[in-house]
Amino acid sequence: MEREITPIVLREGYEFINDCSESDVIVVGAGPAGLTCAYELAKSDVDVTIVERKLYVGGGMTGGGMLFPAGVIMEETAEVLEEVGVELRPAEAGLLAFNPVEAAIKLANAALEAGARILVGIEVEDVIERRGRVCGVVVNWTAVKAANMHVDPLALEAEYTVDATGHEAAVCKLAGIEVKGEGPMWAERGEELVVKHTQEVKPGLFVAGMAASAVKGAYRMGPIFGGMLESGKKAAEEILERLTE
Ligand code: 48H
Ligand code: FE2
Repeated sequence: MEREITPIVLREGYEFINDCSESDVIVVGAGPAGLTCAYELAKSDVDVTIVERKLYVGGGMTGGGMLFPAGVIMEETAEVLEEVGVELRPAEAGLLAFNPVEAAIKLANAALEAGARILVGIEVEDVIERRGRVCGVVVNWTAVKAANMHVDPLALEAEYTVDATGHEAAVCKLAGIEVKGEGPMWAERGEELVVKHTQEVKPGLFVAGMAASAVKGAYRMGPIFGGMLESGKKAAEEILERLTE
């Protein structure tokens, strides 16, 4: 049977990655912002590829607050979690509590069901840029990067790229955007600002989630995640507008 397993994996894996080589939108990072962005785009029949360097989805949300398996969300920002079937438990001050592993899995599943592709174990190490416009990303295996081997990368093209890499704002840095780094904690204000700062930072490149806060030096908010979801949704809506212009 080994004789069959190998060609099946190579053929299927090749076809999958080949399909990812040209997308309408590439979302870098499978945290709450990236997953929501991809879900919203895929629901509108946009061809989306998520590139995630780890082997799991959910990004920083999966770790809850200081590894306690709980996340918090404001009622008015919980729409997406509700839509994908995450159990939300009413708590103090109009906040809802949820299980972050459940939220990560259900958001990722919703994105997949809507038609998004998720590549894991692949890291974005550069952007493709033509005449000042970001036209996709340059990728390599995370394991190759970790081993510090010089192996030349491959490129994945897209009309729009979304930096949803969290605190690092890794794609913005690669594209030459100044990244101030997130500011101190102020949960309420941080939740508002992350949405406000979600925008196109360079032709073809949007920033969403904690990366948007990091670019602008906005407040951090701790383990409250509604701003990330709203930010991912806003990026998707703006990209949709551009794609249908
Ligand atoms: C491929 C990459 C690369 C790369 C990183 O950190 P995330 O969860 O980001 P968001 O913005 O969806 O959510 C932020 C939230 O988790 C958080 O940290 C909050 C609310 N903090 C508040 C506070 O006070 O600290 O997900 C980013 C994902 C991760 O899975 C990374 O592995 C991935 O992006 N990633 N993937 N290529 N170069 N860099
Ligand atoms: Fe964080």
